[in-house]
Amino acid sequence: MEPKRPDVLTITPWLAPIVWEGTFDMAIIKESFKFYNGIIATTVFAVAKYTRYLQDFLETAEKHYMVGLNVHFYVFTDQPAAVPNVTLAAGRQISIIKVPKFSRWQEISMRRMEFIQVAIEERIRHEADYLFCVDVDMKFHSHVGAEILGKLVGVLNPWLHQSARDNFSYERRLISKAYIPYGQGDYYYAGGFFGGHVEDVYKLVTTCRKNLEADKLVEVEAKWQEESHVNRYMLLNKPTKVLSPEYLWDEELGSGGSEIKIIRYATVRKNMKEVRENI
Ligand code: 48C
Repeated sequence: MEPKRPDVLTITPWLAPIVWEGTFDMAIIKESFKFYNGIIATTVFAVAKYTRYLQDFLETAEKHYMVGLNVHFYVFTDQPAAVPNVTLAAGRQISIIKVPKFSRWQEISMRRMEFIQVAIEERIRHEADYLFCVDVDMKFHSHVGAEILGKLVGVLNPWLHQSARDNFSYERRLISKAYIPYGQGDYYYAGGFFGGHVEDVYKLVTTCRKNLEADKLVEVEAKWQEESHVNRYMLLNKPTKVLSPEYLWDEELGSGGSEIKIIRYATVRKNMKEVRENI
């Protein structure tokens, strides 16, 4: 049988699948999860001006994200009243968790690890099997489903998925806990979408939180904030499944090369200066 995607890498050196269109059969996956009624928790932060993305995020998630499965969205925001009333299908629910707004957008982004850790301790580990942590300034454009479920799941950052390893934007300063030297590294993972079994995600967020706080103590902020720390973590704790850039696209990249057959979840174009506080 011909490999369906001879044009891309579909397995990692440590034998984790890399999920591209054409590497899985949606009908077979759907069938195999027909009786699965576990909960897939999904955290999303909408702080300060980013609350404006919630409506489209939630509405497109209802159309494309884990359709037919039980999803518990945890929306972390400083403005609970700004969370739109989106009708959810059966088996899907939203919980709002109030978090403070920080003055720098980098701080808002980095502190997600801490807030996710607490949510896992207080709620998520008592109810869900899986947890995915995603960015909010995004829209779903097509199917994202049970094919992404696994023990620890990373997503290839669309900007660097064809770059040579030494061109990855890893943190290169030895003083940071996110440090990855030249000559090391597997892939460049995105900070805007990761997940897996709740307890595996718990280890990731607690480790990243600890390392972010250690960096702060020596007044260092990694090159791409928590994304740098996720990359360090996944170098040492290899993901058991890797998602292609179909699963986290940036429309600044246009429609991508021939290897991009479908865009499933993508950033919303925005004026970063306007939407991010205190750039
Ligand atoms: O909710 C906010 N508010 C902010 O002012 C800055 C970031 N964030 C959260 O952090 C959003 O959930 C963003 O999606 C995430 C950081 N990711 C981004 O800003 C782009 N997706 C890279």
